[in-house]
Amino acid sequence: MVNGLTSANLGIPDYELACKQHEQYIEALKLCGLEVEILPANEDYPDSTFIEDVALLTPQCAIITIPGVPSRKGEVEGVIQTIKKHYSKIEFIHEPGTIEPGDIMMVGNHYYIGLSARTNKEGAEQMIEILENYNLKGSLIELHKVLHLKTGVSYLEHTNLVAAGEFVSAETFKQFNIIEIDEQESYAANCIWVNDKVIIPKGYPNSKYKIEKSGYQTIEVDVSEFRKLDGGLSCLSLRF
Ligand code: CIR
Repeated sequence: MVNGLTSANLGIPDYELACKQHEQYIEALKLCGLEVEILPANEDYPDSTFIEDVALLTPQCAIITIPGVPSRKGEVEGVIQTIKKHYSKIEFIHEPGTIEPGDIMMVGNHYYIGLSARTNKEGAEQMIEILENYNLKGSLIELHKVLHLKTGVSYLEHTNLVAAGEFVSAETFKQFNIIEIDEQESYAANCIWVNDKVIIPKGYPNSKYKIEKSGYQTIEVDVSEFRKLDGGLSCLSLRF
């Protein structure tokens, strides 16, 4: 993973520390009551630890994606067999569509899809068509400053939405209770709701305070080494 893609300018990740942080992440998921299946490292693909981007797992079906950068497209092959163990209905995105589920936020049966440098219109439209075949819905949102939609926004259920930067006052999200993340803590906007606990990155005290004030128990996990590769808590697992 030390060779992963990055625009963060935070230096090269410390591999040993990243492994420790990854173990703590797994512990946090277990603390929230999840069973965790750990896939072996795929040494050919440094960004494959960000497994969120290769599939969208809905209650009804799994949708295998096509990541939006050449160096990540081959990651998909390595996870299909594992996904097939859990899903009988598997759908696929086709070229020229590309889509990374870092750009997809699930709110009940509605999926918000960010159009980004990684997710193109073809990919997003194919995704919506598949979702509609399963009685699910999707809508598009243009991104301007972030890598992925969930870099800046996370849904915590109960109509609570954590949002930073361009999403704080976005018209698309005006029906939600916005938990606003300060600019200097914007990395904490990528957090994950799991069984009514919220896993947040360690080191963002204002965000922790605001999320707890909204009624959640939080679990902090230090993911500093993954931040160096533009990745966060949601990217490191496929949760279903
Ligand atoms: C990349 O640039 O693709 C990785 N270094 C980071 C991917 C983060 N994934 C995510 O937000 N879902």
